[in-house]
Amino acid sequence: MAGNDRPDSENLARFRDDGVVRLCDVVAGNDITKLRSDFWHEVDQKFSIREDDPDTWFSNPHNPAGNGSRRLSGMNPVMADLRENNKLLAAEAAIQVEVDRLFGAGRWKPLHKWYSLLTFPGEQTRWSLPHTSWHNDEPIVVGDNEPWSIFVFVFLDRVERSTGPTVAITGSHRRGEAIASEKGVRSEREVRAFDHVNSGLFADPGNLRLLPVGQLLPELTSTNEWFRDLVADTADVRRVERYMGEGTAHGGIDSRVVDLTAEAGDVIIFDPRCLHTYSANVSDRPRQILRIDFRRTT
Ligand SMILES: O=C(O)CCC(=O)C(=O)O
Repeated sequence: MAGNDRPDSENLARFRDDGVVRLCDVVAGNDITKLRSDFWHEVDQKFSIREDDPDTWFSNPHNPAGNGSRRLSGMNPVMADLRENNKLLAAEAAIQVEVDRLFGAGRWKPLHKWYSLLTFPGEQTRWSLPHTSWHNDEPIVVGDNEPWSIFVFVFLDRVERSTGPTVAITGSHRRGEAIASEKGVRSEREVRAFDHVNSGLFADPGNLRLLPVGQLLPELTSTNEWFRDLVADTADVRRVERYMGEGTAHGGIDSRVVDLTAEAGDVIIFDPRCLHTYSANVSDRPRQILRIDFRRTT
Protein backbone atom coordinates (compact mmCIF):
# COMPACT_ATOMS: atom_id res chain seq x y z
CA MET A 1 0.00 0.00 0.00
CA ALA A 2 1.07 3.59 -0.57
CA GLY A 3 2.26 5.94 2.13
CA ASN A 4 1.61 9.67 2.06
CA ASP A 5 4.81 10.37 0.15
CA ARG A 6 2.55 10.34 -2.91
CA PRO A 7 0.72 13.45 -4.08
CA ASP A 8 -2.85 13.46 -2.78
CA SER A 9 -4.36 13.00 -6.23
CA GLU A 10 -2.55 9.67 -6.32
CA ASN A 11 -3.80 8.73 -2.88
CA LEU A 12 -7.31 9.71 -3.93
CA ALA A 13 -7.03 7.60 -7.09
CA ARG A 14 -5.77 4.73 -4.97
CA PHE A 15 -8.68 5.13 -2.55
CA ARG A 16 -11.14 5.13 -5.43
CA ASP A 17 -9.53 2.12 -7.14
CA ASP A 18 -8.71 -0.02 -4.14
CA GLY A 19 -11.14 1.27 -1.50
CA VAL A 20 -8.27 1.63 0.95
CA VAL A 21 -5.36 4.00 1.39
CA ARG A 22 -2.80 4.38 4.14
CA LEU A 23 -1.62 7.85 5.21
CA CYS A 24 1.56 7.85 7.29
CA ASP A 25 2.36 9.94 10.38
CA VAL A 26 -1.02 11.66 10.53
CA VAL A 27 -1.26 11.87 14.32
CA ALA A 28 1.94 13.33 15.81
CA GLY A 29 4.11 11.06 17.96
CA ASN A 30 3.43 12.85 21.26
CA ASP A 31 -0.34 12.94 20.57
CA ILE A 32 -0.48 9.24 19.76
CA THR A 33 1.59 8.38 22.85
CA LYS A 34 -0.79 10.43 25.01
CA LEU A 35 -3.88 8.91 23.39
CA ARG A 36 -2.51 5.42 23.86
CA SER A 37 -1.81 6.09 27.50
CA ASP A 38 -5.28 7.65 28.06
CA PHE A 39 -6.87 4.69 26.28
CA TRP A 40 -5.13 2.10 28.49
CA HIS A 41 -5.87 4.15 31.58
CA GLU A 42 -9.60 3.82 30.77
CA VAL A 43 -9.25 0.11 29.97
CA ASP A 44 -7.52 -0.42 33.31
CA GLN A 45 -10.19 1.61 35.14
CA LYS A 46 -13.09 -0.29 33.61
CA PHE A 47 -11.66 -3.80 33.14
CA SER A 48 -8.50 -3.96 35.32
CA ILE A 49 -6.60 -4.91 32.17
CA ARG A 50 -3.14 -3.44 31.67
CA GLU A 51 -1.25 -3.35 28.41
CA ASP A 52 2.07 -4.41 29.90
CA ASP A 53 0.73 -7.15 32.16
CA PRO A 54 -0.44 -10.22 30.17
CA ASP A 55 -1.62 -11.83 33.41
CA THR A 56 -4.43 -9.26 33.50
CA TRP A 57 -5.59 -9.81 29.90
CA PHE A 58 -7.60 -12.95 30.59
CA SER A 59 -8.15 -12.73 34.31
CA ASN A 60 -11.88 -12.47 33.63
CA PRO A 61 -12.82 -15.70 31.75
CA HIS A 62 -15.61 -13.90 29.83
CA ASN A 63 -13.53 -11.00 28.64
CA PRO A 64 -11.76 -10.74 26.24
CA ALA A 65 -14.09 -13.04 24.32
CA GLY A 66 -13.64 -14.95 21.05
CA ASN A 67 -11.12 -17.38 19.68
CA GLY A 68 -8.65 -16.22 17.03
CA SER A 69 -9.20 -12.55 17.68
CA ARG A 70 -10.19 -11.92 21.27
CA ARG A 71 -12.05 -8.67 21.91
CA LEU A 72 -13.10 -6.78 24.96
CA SER A 73 -16.85 -6.47 24.95
CA GLY A 74 -18.38 -3.32 26.40
CA MET A 75 -15.82 -0.89 24.98
CA ASN A 76 -18.37 1.78 23.99
CA PRO A 77 -18.28 3.50 27.42
CA VAL A 78 -14.47 3.61 27.23
CA MET A 79 -14.60 5.45 23.92
CA ALA A 80 -17.49 7.68 25.03
CA ASP A 81 -15.59 8.72 28.18
CA LEU A 82 -12.41 9.45 26.22
CA ARG A 83 -14.43 11.63 23.90
CA GLU A 84 -16.30 13.42 26.67
CA ASN A 85 -13.00 14.21 28.36
CA ASN A 86 -11.59 15.67 25.14
CA LYS A 87 -8.91 12.98 24.90
CA LEU A 88 -9.66 12.33 21.22
CA LEU A 89 -9.60 15.94 20.02
CA ALA A 90 -5.96 16.11 18.89
CA ALA A 91 -6.26 12.94 16.82
CA GLU A 92 -9.60 14.03 15.38
CA ALA A 93 -8.21 17.43 14.32
CA ALA A 94 -5.15 15.86 12.66
CA ILE A 95 -7.32 13.35 10.81
CA GLN A 96 -9.71 16.06 9.61
CA VAL A 97 -6.77 17.94 8.04
CA GLU A 98 -5.78 14.85 6.05
CA VAL A 99 -9.35 13.98 5.07
CA ASP A 100 -9.81 17.56 3.79
CA ARG A 101 -6.54 17.37 1.90
CA LEU A 102 -7.55 14.14 0.26
CA PHE A 103 -11.18 14.83 -0.63
CA GLY A 104 -11.50 18.63 -0.49
CA ALA A 105 -12.24 20.92 2.45
CA GLY A 106 -15.48 20.18 4.27
CA ARG A 107 -16.55 17.25 2.05
CA TRP A 108 -16.49 14.75 4.94
CA LYS A 109 -17.45 15.41 8.56
CA PRO A 110 -16.64 13.22 11.57
CA LEU A 111 -19.50 11.32 13.17
CA HIS A 112 -18.03 11.85 16.65
CA LYS A 113 -18.48 8.23 17.56
CA TRP A 114 -15.26 6.33 18.06
CA TYR A 115 -14.93 2.55 18.14
CA SER A 116 -12.24 0.40 19.70
CA LEU A 117 -10.83 -2.42 17.58
CA LEU A 118 -8.59 -3.63 20.39
CA THR A 119 -7.91 -7.37 20.15
CA PHE A 120 -5.79 -9.75 22.17
CA PRO A 121 -3.80 -12.81 21.14
CA GLY A 122 -6.07 -15.84 20.85
CA GLU A 123 -5.70 -19.59 20.52
CA GLN A 124 -4.28 -19.56 17.01
CA THR A 125 -0.48 -19.67 16.85
CA ARG A 126 0.10 -19.27 13.10
CA TRP A 127 -1.44 -16.51 11.06
CA SER A 128 -3.74 -17.61 8.26
CA LEU A 129 -5.90 -15.79 5.78
CA PRO A 130 -9.44 -16.05 7.15
CA HIS A 131 -12.28 -17.56 5.16
CA THR A 132 -15.08 -16.46 7.50
CA SER A 133 -16.91 -13.24 8.33
CA TRP A 134 -16.20 -11.46 5.04
CA HIS A 135 -18.68 -8.62 4.80
CA ASN A 136 -19.24 -5.05 3.66
CA ASP A 137 -20.91 -2.39 5.79
CA GLU A 138 -22.79 -0.19 3.34
CA PRO A 139 -25.09 -0.64 0.33
CA ILE A 140 -23.72 0.27 -3.12
CA VAL A 141 -25.73 2.91 -4.95
CA VAL A 142 -26.01 2.74 -8.75
CA GLY A 143 -24.15 5.59 -10.42
CA ASP A 144 -22.39 6.75 -7.24
CA ASN A 145 -18.67 6.08 -6.95
CA GLU A 146 -18.46 7.28 -3.36
CA PRO A 147 -19.71 5.65 -0.16
CA TRP A 148 -21.95 7.49 2.31
CA SER A 149 -19.33 7.14 5.02
CA ILE A 150 -15.64 6.39 5.32
CA PHE A 151 -13.97 4.46 8.12
CA VAL A 152 -10.70 5.85 9.44
CA PHE A 153 -8.59 3.27 11.28
CA VAL A 154 -6.24 4.98 13.71
CA PHE A 155 -3.14 3.05 14.80
CA LEU A 156 -1.99 3.52 18.40
CA ASP A 157 0.82 1.01 17.88
CA ARG A 158 2.49 -0.87 15.02
CA VAL A 159 0.18 -3.52 13.57
CA GLU A 160 1.87 -6.16 11.45
CA ARG A 161 0.47 -9.34 10.01
CA SER A 162 1.00 -11.35 13.19
CA THR A 163 -0.91 -8.73 15.23
CA GLY A 164 -4.11 -9.66 13.37
CA PRO A 165 -4.86 -6.81 11.00
CA THR A 166 -8.16 -6.30 9.22
CA VAL A 167 -7.91 -7.82 5.75
CA ALA A 168 -9.77 -6.32 2.79
CA ILE A 169 -10.37 -7.09 -0.89
CA THR A 170 -9.23 -4.19 -3.04
CA GLY A 171 -11.63 -3.12 -5.78
CA SER A 172 -14.50 -5.19 -4.37
CA HIS A 173 -16.62 -2.01 -4.01
CA ARG A 174 -16.18 -1.36 -7.76
CA ARG A 175 -17.22 -4.90 -8.57
CA GLY A 176 -20.23 -4.09 -6.43
CA GLU A 177 -20.91 -0.94 -8.48
CA ALA A 178 -20.96 -3.05 -11.66
CA ILE A 179 -23.27 -5.63 -10.08
CA ALA A 180 -25.52 -2.87 -8.71
CA SER A 181 -26.05 -1.35 -12.14
CA GLU A 182 -27.27 -4.72 -13.38
CA LYS A 183 -29.17 -5.95 -10.33
CA GLY A 184 -29.77 -2.86 -8.17
CA VAL A 185 -33.17 -2.53 -6.48
CA ARG A 186 -35.15 0.39 -5.10
CA SER A 187 -35.32 0.09 -1.31
CA GLU A 188 -36.21 3.12 0.73
CA ARG A 189 -35.98 0.94 3.85
CA GLU A 190 -32.32 0.15 3.10
CA VAL A 191 -31.55 3.84 2.52
CA ARG A 192 -33.32 4.87 5.72
CA ALA A 193 -31.43 2.23 7.73
CA PHE A 194 -28.32 4.33 7.04
CA ASP A 195 -29.98 7.64 7.88
CA HIS A 196 -27.13 8.61 10.25
CA VAL A 197 -24.75 8.81 7.28
CA ASN A 198 -26.95 9.66 4.29
CA SER A 199 -29.72 11.95 5.57
CA GLY A 200 -30.03 15.00 3.34
CA LEU A 201 -27.80 13.56 0.60
CA PHE A 202 -30.63 12.56 -1.73
CA ALA A 203 -33.78 14.41 -2.73
CA ASP A 204 -35.70 11.21 -3.36
CA PRO A 205 -34.26 8.27 -1.34
CA GLY A 206 -37.04 5.94 -2.48
CA ASN A 207 -35.88 6.30 -6.06
CA LEU A 208 -32.25 5.26 -5.52
CA ARG A 209 -31.24 1.92 -6.99
CA LEU A 210 -28.75 0.01 -4.90
CA LEU A 211 -27.17 -3.32 -4.06
CA PRO A 212 -28.26 -3.96 -0.46
CA VAL A 213 -25.56 -4.56 2.11
CA GLY A 214 -24.96 -8.29 2.47
CA GLN A 215 -25.61 -9.06 -1.18
CA LEU A 216 -22.17 -8.30 -2.57
CA LEU A 217 -20.44 -11.39 -1.22
CA PRO A 218 -23.06 -13.93 -2.41
CA GLU A 219 -23.13 -12.25 -5.84
CA LEU A 220 -19.35 -12.55 -6.16
CA THR A 221 -19.00 -16.07 -4.76
CA SER A 222 -21.73 -17.41 -7.04
CA THR A 223 -20.10 -16.03 -10.19
CA ASN A 224 -16.34 -16.02 -9.57
CA GLU A 225 -14.25 -18.97 -8.43
CA TRP A 226 -11.52 -16.80 -6.84
CA PHE A 227 -14.12 -15.33 -4.47
CA ARG A 228 -15.86 -18.69 -4.02
CA ASP A 229 -12.59 -20.40 -2.97
CA LEU A 230 -11.57 -17.50 -0.71
CA VAL A 231 -14.55 -18.09 1.58
CA ALA A 232 -14.42 -21.91 1.37
CA ASP A 233 -13.11 -23.76 4.41
CA THR A 234 -10.54 -25.86 2.58
CA ALA A 235 -6.85 -26.41 3.26
CA ASP A 236 -4.83 -24.65 0.56
CA VAL A 237 -1.11 -24.13 1.10
CA ARG A 238 -1.08 -21.49 -1.64
CA ARG A 239 -3.82 -19.43 0.00
CA VAL A 240 -1.74 -16.39 0.93
CA GLU A 241 0.06 -16.46 -2.42
CA ARG A 242 -3.14 -16.85 -4.42
CA TYR A 243 -5.20 -14.17 -2.69
CA MET A 244 -2.63 -11.71 -1.41
CA GLY A 245 -0.03 -12.14 -4.16
CA GLU A 246 -1.68 -13.09 -7.43
CA GLY A 247 -5.14 -11.63 -6.88
CA THR A 248 -7.67 -11.67 -9.67
CA ALA A 249 -8.52 -9.34 -12.55
CA HIS A 250 -11.94 -9.19 -14.09
CA GLY A 251 -13.80 -6.49 -16.02
CA GLY A 252 -10.82 -4.14 -15.70
CA ILE A 253 -10.81 -4.38 -11.91
CA ASP A 254 -7.80 -5.78 -10.05
CA SER A 255 -8.60 -7.36 -6.72
CA ARG A 256 -6.38 -8.87 -4.10
CA VAL A 257 -6.50 -9.29 -0.37
CA VAL A 258 -4.47 -6.69 1.52
CA ASP A 259 -3.72 -6.59 5.22
CA LEU A 260 -4.31 -3.23 6.86
CA THR A 261 -0.96 -3.01 8.62
CA ALA A 262 0.51 0.31 9.74
CA GLU A 263 2.73 2.11 12.23
CA ALA A 264 1.67 4.10 15.30
CA GLY A 265 0.30 7.47 14.17
CA ASP A 266 -0.71 6.25 10.69
CA VAL A 267 -4.32 6.10 9.59
CA ILE A 268 -5.99 3.95 6.96
CA ILE A 269 -8.98 5.38 5.14
CA PHE A 270 -11.40 2.68 4.12
CA ASP A 271 -14.49 2.48 1.90
CA PRO A 272 -17.04 0.47 3.91
CA ARG A 273 -18.57 -0.90 0.70
CA CYS A 274 -15.39 -2.99 0.31
CA LEU A 275 -15.35 -6.57 1.53
CA HIS A 276 -13.27 -7.11 4.65
CA THR A 277 -12.91 -9.27 7.74
CA TYR A 278 -10.74 -9.59 10.85
CA SER A 279 -7.75 -11.89 11.20
CA ALA A 280 -6.29 -13.69 14.21
CA ASN A 281 -3.86 -11.97 16.52
CA VAL A 282 -1.06 -14.56 16.79
CA SER A 283 1.47 -12.20 18.38
CA ASP A 284 2.21 -11.69 22.07
CA ARG A 285 0.71 -8.21 22.33
CA PRO A 286 -2.67 -6.51 21.93
CA ARG A 287 -3.71 -5.02 18.58
CA GLN A 288 -4.34 -1.33 19.25
CA ILE A 289 -6.55 0.23 16.61
CA LEU A 290 -9.36 2.77 17.00
CA ARG A 291 -11.90 3.72 14.35
CA ILE A 292 -13.71 6.98 13.65
CA ASP A 293 -16.23 7.31 10.82
CA PHE A 294 -16.88 10.32 8.63
CA ARG A 295 -20.02 11.08 6.62
CA ARG A 296 -20.30 12.77 3.27
CA THR A 297 -21.67 16.31 3.20
CA THR A 298 -22.56 16.53 -0.51
O1 LIG B 1 -11.59 -5.95 13.71
C1 LIG B 1 -11.38 -6.08 12.52
O2 LIG B 1 -10.27 -6.30 12.05
C2 LIG B 1 -12.56 -5.93 11.55
C3 LIG B 1 -13.17 -4.58 11.69
C4 LIG B 1 -14.47 -4.46 10.97
O3 LIG B 1 -15.03 -5.38 10.43
C5 LIG B 1 -15.08 -3.13 10.93
O4 LIG B 1 -14.54 -2.19 11.54
O5 LIG B 1 -16.15 -3.02 10.27
